[in-house]
Amino acid sequence: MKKIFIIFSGLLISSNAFANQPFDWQLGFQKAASESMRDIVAFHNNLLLPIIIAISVFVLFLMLYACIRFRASANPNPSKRTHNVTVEILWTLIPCLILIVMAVPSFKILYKQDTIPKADLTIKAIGYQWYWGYEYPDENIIFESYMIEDKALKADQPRLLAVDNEVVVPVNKVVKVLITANDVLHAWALPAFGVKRDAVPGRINETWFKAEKEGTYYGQCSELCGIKHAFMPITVKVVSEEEYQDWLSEARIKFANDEIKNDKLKIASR
Ligand SMILES: [Cu+2]
Repeated sequence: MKKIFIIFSGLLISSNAFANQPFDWQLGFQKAASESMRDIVAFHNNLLLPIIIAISVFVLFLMLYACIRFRASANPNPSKRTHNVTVEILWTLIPCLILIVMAVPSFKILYKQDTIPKADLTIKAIGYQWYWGYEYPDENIIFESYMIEDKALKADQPRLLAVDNEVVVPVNKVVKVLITANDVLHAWALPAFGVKRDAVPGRINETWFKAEKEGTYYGQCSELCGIKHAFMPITVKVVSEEEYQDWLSEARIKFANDEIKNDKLKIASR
């Protein structure tokens, strides 16, 4: 009993303490940190869950009713009926209507996510077997982001989620993310922002997010990409505008992208 109490109190407390990453005994979504994710959570909690619960309760009721009302002792001569037009029309129409009721708000959310507002900054995420590469095309920044091995983890770093070089973005700014891959299919996913896009070699997918709260957010590659698929996490650090500018001035030197510079020179000299 005590153990159950600890688990449940842990559920309530830890959901606040670790809002940006999965936690032990988690049920449901991570806490939303963007409007997109709030839309998704509201859609799930306010529409999908009630529908799922209502259907489950209704089917359970039908099963119990049939078990009791038509049991052999109460109903020794079972009906031989095989068709009932009214019932057949109803059990086709009602699920259709339920699907339409679900589809309308779902499309609304999808289209809203698909329309990228004017971006304040653009980052490019490139999936490799098995790590992520990032570029800030407007800042001439390029770096690679590897998972930190268990033995090198610091106290505040979650296992299998922390990386050596984090993506840093300013809070409350529209970040456009260009996503591609170098070898096989990967997917760039960040649950707290409601973002998940396939990374396809030879093709650039786009998505966006506007993080509403500072903090460190964790995601993972979400397309089975090979033996180390589970070991190419995504870490995004959301910071204030000043901190972002500080990081930029450092990163412009530390992660300067000579390759692009050379390519640009090559193109210019043609
Ligand atoms: Cu991958």
